[in-house]
Amino acid sequence: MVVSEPGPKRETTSSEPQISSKVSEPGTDNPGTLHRRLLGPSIQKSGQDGVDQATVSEIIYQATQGSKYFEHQKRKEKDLTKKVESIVQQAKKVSNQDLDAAEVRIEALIQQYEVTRDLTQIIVHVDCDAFYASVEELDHPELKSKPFAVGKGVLCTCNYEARKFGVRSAMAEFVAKKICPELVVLRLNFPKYIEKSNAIRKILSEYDPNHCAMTLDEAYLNITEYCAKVNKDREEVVSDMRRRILETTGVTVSAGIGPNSRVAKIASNINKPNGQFVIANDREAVMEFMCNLPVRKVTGVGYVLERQLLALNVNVCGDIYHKSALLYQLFTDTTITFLLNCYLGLGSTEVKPIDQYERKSVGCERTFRAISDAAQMKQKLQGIAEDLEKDCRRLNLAGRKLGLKLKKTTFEQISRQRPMPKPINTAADFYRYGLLMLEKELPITVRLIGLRLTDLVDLSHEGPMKTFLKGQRRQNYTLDDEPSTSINFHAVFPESFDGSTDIHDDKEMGELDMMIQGSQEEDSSVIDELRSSSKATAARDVKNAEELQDSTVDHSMQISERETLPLSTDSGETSSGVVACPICGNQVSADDQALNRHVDWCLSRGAIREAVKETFE
Ligand code: TTP
Ligand code: MG
Repeated sequence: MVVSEPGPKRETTSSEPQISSKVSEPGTDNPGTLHRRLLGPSIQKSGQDGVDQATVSEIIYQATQGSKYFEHQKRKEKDLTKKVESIVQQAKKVSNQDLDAAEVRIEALIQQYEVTRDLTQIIVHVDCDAFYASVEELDHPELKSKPFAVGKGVLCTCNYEARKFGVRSAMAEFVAKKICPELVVLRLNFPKYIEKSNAIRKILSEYDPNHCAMTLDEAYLNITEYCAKVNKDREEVVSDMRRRILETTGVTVSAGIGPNSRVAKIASNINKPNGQFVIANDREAVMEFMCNLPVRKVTGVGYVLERQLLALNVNVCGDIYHKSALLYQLFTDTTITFLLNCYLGLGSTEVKPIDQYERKSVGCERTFRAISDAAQMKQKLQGIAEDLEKDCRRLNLAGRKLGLKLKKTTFEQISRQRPMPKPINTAADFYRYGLLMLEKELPITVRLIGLRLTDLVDLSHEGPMKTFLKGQRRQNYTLDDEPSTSINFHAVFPESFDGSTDIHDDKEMGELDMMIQGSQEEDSSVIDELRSSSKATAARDVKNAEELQDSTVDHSMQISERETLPLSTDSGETSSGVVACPICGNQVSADDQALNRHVDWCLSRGAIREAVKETFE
């Protein structure tokens, strides 16, 4: 079977990879890339085609220069540049013999992945256009033709008028106003967005009762059955669905249609706003679509991986194939699996409600004013261990690996992990093993401590864990000294506060998204076997723990009391049809939809508070 087309043949001789030759920036060792980093992940957002990004990045550079945030970004960029240089050096050392050996393995891998290709399903990804802004526009029609944004301190989103100036999600409000002085900024009103989201989901349910609502404004559907039932073409069905959503809710949505979730997600962004794009259920069509797609457009490729790929002359997904032998020698098994699946345009065809996805980890962390005192840290750790035990008990699980996360006042993050002698689920064990890791880092000044349990064991013997929602959706967005159990879940707005959804930038974020789009993990064992004789795996670990983590905000902004989350974190089901919200601990209806709504709301509030708070410190 020929699986390597379209595009030129793979390179099997070592060519000189080059780092992008941009102008050097004074004061940094980064060749012009700090400006790009400062643009943030929302640079990928639609509606910015005519924007002069060089000017925008210069404004951000000047406005943030000297701040803690800026220094942190500068440091990270310097580290990343070193890492990129190192991978380029390692690439130069890969021999033609190694490349020949890798080529054989790559071909075998591709054939194995090809077998998994399913072209029988019609998957749709829908995403509302400028969601919060669109909802606000219904109440403020006078703003329709004016640039406006929604947020506080940090912008959550803006309308397409504002995007023409270079304003976008996750931008600090004061920076956005420098870029677009006439920008109107409205405050957030989550109940309105939740209500609208529910109305949209109700319509989606008619097309796929098992659709997967990822966030308030985004969902995956499988419309195969629906199309057969009404005997209509997929494009017509999606077009009808979008029209109905607009008529019922006043909000425009865009959609991507394709044979799997990965390509559907990419496609939904192509004709934004208020458009749809279809990729035929045909191998050639999918391959062609992926071939010229810039790597950064793929969910899972964030800034860090993009920089490394560009340095190796991998610009579009088609290049993944041309350079696959080299990439095989430089990247981890998981990354190679991921990249090859991207090149092939393979992805998941299974769409199910979000609470049916299996949990991968459970964690708990606390943010507080900076502390250096070991006794105080131990006290925090004890509290975190107790919270984690509560969650483990509620979810009926234990774990074989424990991770410790520390965040320093300099924004630097430290992550340590150790395997446990047996699956653990008690506070005593969490504390004991957590302390062993913590003590190795002393002396240290931290503002966040977290524990995370992975390699989970389901103690309920109920098969796949169906308790995803109850606790799973807690996020890392915390109040001062408030514990929050977090999950490996792509949150309502991952980009603004937790970096891009790059598995290599922040493994936790986006895992569910990646799972829904197509599993990255299960196939890597195949490579392990194939690779057993291969020795040149120079840059095995290209993972960067933290990416574009922080947002700049207007220091004058205050967060209102209304947005303060209750501090209670006790959670657990009660007998009266209510459960405790896994984030705020308040009692809410146990009905999945109602809980979902409430959790989305809590997550959003927490995230915004966190971003604002970080900058005050
Ligand atoms: P998105 O779908 O990413 O953005 P959007 O709907 O505003 O715009 P687009 O037309 O490009 O889809 O996110 C949905 C909502 O989530 C958005 O309206 C506000 C919120 N959000 C944030 O709060 N912060 C962020 O960084 C992003 C990206 C979104
Ligand atoms: Mg959207």
